[in-house]
Amino acid sequence: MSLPEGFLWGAATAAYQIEGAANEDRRAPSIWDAFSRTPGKTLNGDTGDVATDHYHRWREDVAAMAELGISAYRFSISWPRVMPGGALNRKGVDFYSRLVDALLENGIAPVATLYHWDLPQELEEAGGWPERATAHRFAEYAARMARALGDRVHTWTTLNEPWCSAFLGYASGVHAPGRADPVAGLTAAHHLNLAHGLASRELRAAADPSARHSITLNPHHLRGEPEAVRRVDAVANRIFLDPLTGRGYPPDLLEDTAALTDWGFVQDGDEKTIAAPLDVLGVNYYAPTLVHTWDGVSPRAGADGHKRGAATPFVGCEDVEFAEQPGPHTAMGWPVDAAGLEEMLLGLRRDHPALPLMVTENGAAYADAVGPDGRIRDGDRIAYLRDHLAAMRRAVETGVDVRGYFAWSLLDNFEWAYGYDRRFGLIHVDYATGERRWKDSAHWYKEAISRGGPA
Ligand code: PNW
Repeated sequence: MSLPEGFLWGAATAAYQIEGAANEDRRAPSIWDAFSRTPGKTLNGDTGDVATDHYHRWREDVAAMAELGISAYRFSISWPRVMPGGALNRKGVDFYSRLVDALLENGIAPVATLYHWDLPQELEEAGGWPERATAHRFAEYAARMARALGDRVHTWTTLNEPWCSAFLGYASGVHAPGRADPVAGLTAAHHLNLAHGLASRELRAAADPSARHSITLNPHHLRGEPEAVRRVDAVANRIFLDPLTGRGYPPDLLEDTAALTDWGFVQDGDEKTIAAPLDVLGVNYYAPTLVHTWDGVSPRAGADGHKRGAATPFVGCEDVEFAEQPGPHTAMGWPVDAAGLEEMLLGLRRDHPALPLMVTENGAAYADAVGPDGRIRDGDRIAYLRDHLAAMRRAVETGVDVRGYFAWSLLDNFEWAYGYDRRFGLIHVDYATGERRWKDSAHWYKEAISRGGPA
C-alpha cells in the first residue's frame, strides 16, 4: 500500500449542517438562520433549526466514528454559538471542548474549522465580509478558540471554501447572506483572505506548537477552452491560492475586473498578512468544471441555475459558458469524474510543489432508499468513493504529498440551499425521529479504512 505513514482517514461535517439547537445555550443567529428563514431561499423552506440534532446526539455520533475506524474527524465551530454578541459564551465552548475530549478518548484526531459559513448575523448587519472590520472580529474569535481548545486540536483550519462564502454569498446570492453584487463578492474575497492571515497569526501564537495550520479551498478543476479556463481560474482559484502562497493577487485578475473595481480595498501590508505560513492546504473536490468562451450569438448554455440569467458567481467571466458534461451525474447534478481529482492534485503539486495537501471533502449525494429490510443499498456512493480514493492514491504514487482524506459527510445533513433533500451521508438520518442508520457505504468505508485503501 502506497499511502504514507500517519495518513488521516476521516469524515467531515459542518456546524450549521448538523447541530440544530439553534436557540439553545445563548447561541446567536447566523446569516444562515436569517437566510434559511427567508421564504424562497432554501428548498422546501428548510432551516438548520434542528438539523441532525447533533448538539444533543454527539456522543452517539462519536461512537459511530469510533466504530467506523476513522483516525480524524473534521468538524466546524459555530462562531455565533461560542461568541454571541462578541463575548465568549462558556456553554458554547464547553460543547466543543467535550466533543474534542471524546474524540481524543477514541483515538480520533480533531480537525477543527473556524468558519464553515455561519457568520454571526450581527456582523452581517454591520457590513458582513465586504466590511474590513469583519476580518478583525474573526481574528479575535480565532484567538479565543486557540486558548480554549488549542491544547487538544490536531489541525486548525481557518476557513472552509472562501470562494463559496464570497461569491455564492455576495455575488450570486444563492447562499447566505444572499446579496448579488460582484464588487461585494470581490471585496468579501479579499477580507476572507485577510481574515485567514490575521487568524493564522493568532492561532500560531496561542495553540499547541505541534498543531498544523491550514485553510480549505474548493479549487475548481477546469477543463475546456484556454481563455475561458484562464479567466475562471483567476477569479475562482488564484484569487485565493496566489495571495495565500505569497504571490499576491494575480495581475490578470486585476485586469479582468478593472471595469468593476480598482481593488482599493487591498491595503499596504495585506498581502504579507495573507501569506501566513501554511502547514497543509485542504482541498475539497466533487466534480470538474467545463468552460467555453461564449460566441455572443448562440443561446447561453448552462450547467445549472446560477448560469441561466441569474447573477454569476464568476465575476468578470460573463462571456464564459459553463457546459453540461456527458456521463453520469449525482443527485446534485454534478458529473461523476474521478480522474478530475487526480488531475487537480497533480496541478496543485505542479503550481505549489512544497505545499502538503489534504482532501478535506469528497463525496456524493444520491437518492438513497431504505429497503424493506432496513438496508440502504447505496452502491452508487460506494463506487464514487472507491473511484475517487483510487484516483487520490494514483496522485500519491506519482509523488503528490497528500496527508489525509475526509469523506463528505459522516451524516446526512442540511445541504444549504437544497435543505434536507440531498443526502451526502455515510450514515442515513431519519429527520422525523433523528434515528441514524448505516448505509452500505459506511460499512464499505470501514473496510476500506481497515485495509488502508479503496481495494
Ligand atoms: C461544499 N458550488 O459546498 C461544502 O463545504 C459543504 O458544506 C457542502 O455540504 C458540500 O460541499 C456539498 O455541497 C459546496 O456550487 C457547495 O460550486 C456549492 C458549491 C461548491 C461546494
